Amino acid sequence: MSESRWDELERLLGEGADLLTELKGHALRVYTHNDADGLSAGAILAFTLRCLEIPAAIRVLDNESDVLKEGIDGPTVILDMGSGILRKLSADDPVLVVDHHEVSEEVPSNVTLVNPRECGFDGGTEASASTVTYLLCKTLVKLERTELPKAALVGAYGDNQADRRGVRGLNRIPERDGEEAEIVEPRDPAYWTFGRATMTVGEIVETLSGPDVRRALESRFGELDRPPVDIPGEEESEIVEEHSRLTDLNGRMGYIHVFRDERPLTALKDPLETATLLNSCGRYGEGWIGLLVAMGSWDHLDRAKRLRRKHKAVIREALSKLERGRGVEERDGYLLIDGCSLDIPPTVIGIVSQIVCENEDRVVVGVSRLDDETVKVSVRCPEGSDADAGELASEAAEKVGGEGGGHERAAGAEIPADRLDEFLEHLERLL
Ligand SMILES: [Mn+2]
Repeated sequence: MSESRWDELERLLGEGADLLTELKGHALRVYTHNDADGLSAGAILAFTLRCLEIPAAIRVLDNESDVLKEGIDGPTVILDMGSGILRKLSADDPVLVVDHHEVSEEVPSNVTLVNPRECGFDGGTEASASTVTYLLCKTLVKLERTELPKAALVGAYGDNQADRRGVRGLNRIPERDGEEAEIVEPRDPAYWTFGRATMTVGEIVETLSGPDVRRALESRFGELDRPPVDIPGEEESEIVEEHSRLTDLNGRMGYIHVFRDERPLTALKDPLETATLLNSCGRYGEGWIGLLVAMGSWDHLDRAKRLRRKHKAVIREALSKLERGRGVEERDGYLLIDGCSLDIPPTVIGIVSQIVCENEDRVVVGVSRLDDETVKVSVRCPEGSDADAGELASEAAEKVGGEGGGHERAAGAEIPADRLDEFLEHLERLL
């Protein structure tokens, strides 16, 4: 009889944990990705290594190719990256890859790969890198008694693995740990929208359904002048239920998490806003601040907030350029956002493509100039689409001498700038 996927996962986690245990007494190098998932995974591993008294230097990198630029020099752990470049990680030193992206290559003998896709879990929807790191580290340290179930969930939210029905698969494990420790509160129904920590309930209602509905709800519940994360869950559910009786909430209600306990910044009570905060640090070259925030160290919170303001302003500016009707082109089977001519920076082309994909319910390809020779491409596929963003990005990129990969719904590539048209032709053929 074949092993169940859970047995297989346990074996894989065991292999990863054994390697970390063997590395006691060595100094490690850790590479992690600069997005919310990578930074959360980095925080979980950093905490664990400290408990195990394994010294480590952590570097936050933009992408897989930066791992190769940094090189393998001594025992190395790679988080939220690596599955697409396994062959190139072949070296004399042991390398532990903890990842959830698509695996495209054979695993060299010096590499231990902990990727739930290897045992039949869907890395795109059921397991963020933060969750995989959490499960691995939990076999060594009692993480369920720490703040880190929250960090695992933040990574899942950051990678779009939480939807209106909550989280799935392996992501349920940190969720359950957080609930048991009473630091994570699930709410259903709740407002399923961005701004749960920065907007009041009244403002959210007004944005969704207009001032009349807000007045109607306030006449029953009193002034709705606090953000959802600051009112009790039962109260929010009552408001949401009444709201949905008055008018269609258009999918803006669902299952969501609130982080409990004293937090120095309201945004940190909301997983989605926490993810944005971390992303803002990572996108502007200050991932280490995001890493500290994810670990629950608040010393650099002001700097993180400044970076978030900057990030939001850049996104707003890009979206306003698109609203003016320039730059979104109707192509055969997808929408193209030409960030090169619109001057949309590579730091936000992914999130902008994501927003357009959700609003238009279409496959979106966003391009942005990385440097003189290279173009960054973001591919986003809507929920329920047959297209696989990860396959599109990696196959089309390979045809033009670039590199790409990712998940079913979100992927990216870096390609030679002068071969962009060719890349898009390949992509159209694949769609
Ligand atoms: Mn990830």
